[in-house]
Amino acid sequence: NRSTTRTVRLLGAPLDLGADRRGVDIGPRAIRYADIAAELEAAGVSCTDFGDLRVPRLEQCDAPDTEDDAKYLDEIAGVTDELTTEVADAIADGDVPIALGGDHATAMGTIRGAARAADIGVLWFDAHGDYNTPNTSPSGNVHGMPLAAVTGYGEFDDLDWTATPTVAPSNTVIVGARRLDDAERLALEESDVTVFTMLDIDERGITAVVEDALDIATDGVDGIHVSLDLDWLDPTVAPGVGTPVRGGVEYREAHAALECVANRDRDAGLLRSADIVEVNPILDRNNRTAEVAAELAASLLGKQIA
Ligand code: 6HN
Ligand code: MN
Ligand code: MN
Ligand code: MN
Repeated sequence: NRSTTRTVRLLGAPLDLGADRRGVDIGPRAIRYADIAAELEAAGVSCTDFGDLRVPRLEQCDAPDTEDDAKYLDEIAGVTDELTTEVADAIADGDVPIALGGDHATAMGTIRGAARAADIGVLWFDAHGDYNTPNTSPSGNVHGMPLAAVTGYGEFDDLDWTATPTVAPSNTVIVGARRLDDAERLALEESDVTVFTMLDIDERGITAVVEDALDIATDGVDGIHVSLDLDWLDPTVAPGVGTPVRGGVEYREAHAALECVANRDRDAGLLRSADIVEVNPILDRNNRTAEVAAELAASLLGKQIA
């Protein structure tokens, strides 16, 4: 049991080079305007904000050629290398870093930073698997590849660190998947990554699925990283995302899921880091998706409802 107050360290990652739809780079600011700091303080943690990482503007990068199989990978590698260091520093200082994306390529930095200090498992809440590689990706968008990269699957030319797994596939769990590309689905089947689909959630209920996911992710490791893609939620709840997929989790299910994680964390002190990604204010309505993101962060950090 924890007795001292924890500090969340917010790290803005206004990264939009991994996705096609413009606007996700404004995500960190929108989540701050939704007052994530106040939400977290209401959850009983203190909160510091280290501002935004520097991200090259897309207009200043060389345009990828049409058959580029991993667009802007070099630039993304530069940004996520810096994020790796920031996350590792935060953990070394005893804080819980939360990266505010930005597109989901952000997770290549947060997870690598978290894995520096200890062996971790990963809970990946997403409509998608993000398990494409430069060879399988139908889009060339790197935000569809971070989970493959961190589990050491596939070939990412210049990214030396992908040659070995940053996290064990057997401690990696996707929750809420409902749109996998064909090659991605096959690769996941052959992997030791666990995939819980929306059907699993429908059949068994969100809390049973998340308890199983926690058992798998925490088996034999010291902590977990939580990666929260807002397109995990149904687009009626979180419309401000670049790749919406109908049939996602409801507001209540999302909170219940993160409360399960928080309850386990309260007992065992598992949560090392998180990222909250894919909030796109340009596609949003009245900042609703950023507000949901801020509220979910509070549930993850153990906000008491009663
Ligand atoms: N995300 N599977 C598609 C692709 O382009 O690889 C979509 C990826 C979406 C990524 O939402 O973080
Ligand atoms: Mn994603
Ligand atoms: Mn997604
Ligand atoms: Mn499998």
